Amino acid sequence: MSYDTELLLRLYRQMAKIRIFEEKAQELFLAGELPGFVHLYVGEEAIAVGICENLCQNDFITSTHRGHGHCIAKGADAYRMMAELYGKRDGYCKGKGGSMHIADFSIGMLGANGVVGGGYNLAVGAALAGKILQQDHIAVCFFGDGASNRGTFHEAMNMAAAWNLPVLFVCENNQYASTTPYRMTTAVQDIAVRAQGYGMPARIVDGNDVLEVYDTARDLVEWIRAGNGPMLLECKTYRVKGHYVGDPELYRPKAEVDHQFASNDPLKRFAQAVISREWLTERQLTNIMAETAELIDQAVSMARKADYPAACELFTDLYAEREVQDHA
Ligand SMILES: Cc1ncc(C[n+]2csc(CCOP(=O)(O)OP(=O)(O)O)c2C)c(N)n1
Repeated sequence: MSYDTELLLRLYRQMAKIRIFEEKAQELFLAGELPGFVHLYVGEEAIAVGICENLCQNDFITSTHRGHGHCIAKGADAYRMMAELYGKRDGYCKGKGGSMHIADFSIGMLGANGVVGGGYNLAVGAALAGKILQQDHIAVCFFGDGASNRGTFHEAMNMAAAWNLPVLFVCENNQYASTTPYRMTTAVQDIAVRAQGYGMPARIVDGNDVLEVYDTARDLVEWIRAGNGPMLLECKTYRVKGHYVGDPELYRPKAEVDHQFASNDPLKRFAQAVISREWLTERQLTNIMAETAELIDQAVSMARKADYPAACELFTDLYAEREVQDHA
């Protein structure tokens, strides 16, 4: 199988953007420049990118507390994201939300979510709205292996299947939920088997292989768009960073993490695959890395200089203003 060169370049550019944004966020947080909490998506880039490359701007996604990668993959602006991390007025939520609350409705990004398992019902709601309004969008719900043990998972899966809604549930099984290994909390080997309980088809992919994720997601998205109802895709991956930046990671051996990062980094694997097949050159990839690093550096220096929201705006934007129509 061969791929369009533009697609391959885009896949790498998007993964590089997530990786460099994240490494910068880690550095800035450890230097004390960013308030709040930061959860990194490093090592899981292939999932968000492989899926979102198959979506249109008007498709919706819901995200998690580890949401920077989903935002970038769906097309969010790196400067506005960085400004949000800094708590600045130019940020996506005018600096009032921080890392875990980045949303951009104009690109269908319904929000990162500090509530584990909080995205399922938003995705099902977005899909239901599309069906009622006869719009052709689909909704993609990203969630973790830990989140799959919440009740909301089962309610959402059941409703989406019973009402034949256009939802792709994407489990990012990175094998840890905070400090707890997957095998200690979950009775089944694969989250994918749970789909069967709701009459829903499911697939499992190597979540660190962006081409495998991309190819599989293309088929599933097409199937869902054709009106066949929801699907579950389980992406097997590994959380190489701590649960949050600053996590002492006492619950797992460092050698396990080092081994995973050395042998299973999605960017390195992609680079090896495309260079050895002569689809792209090393120089093309190096150039993308350099351009992306410059873009993120610019975002940081602009965010540093940006203003904080004014103190008098503390209580604005708490509720969305809109008129209520009387249907009586
Ligand atoms: C409802 C709820 N319960 C607990 C938490 C605390 N918490 C934050 S992240 C997390 C683990 C989530 O694990 P997983 O869904 O596997 O995602 P990962 O962090 O591995 O990406 C927990 C328990 C929370 N934020 N919300």
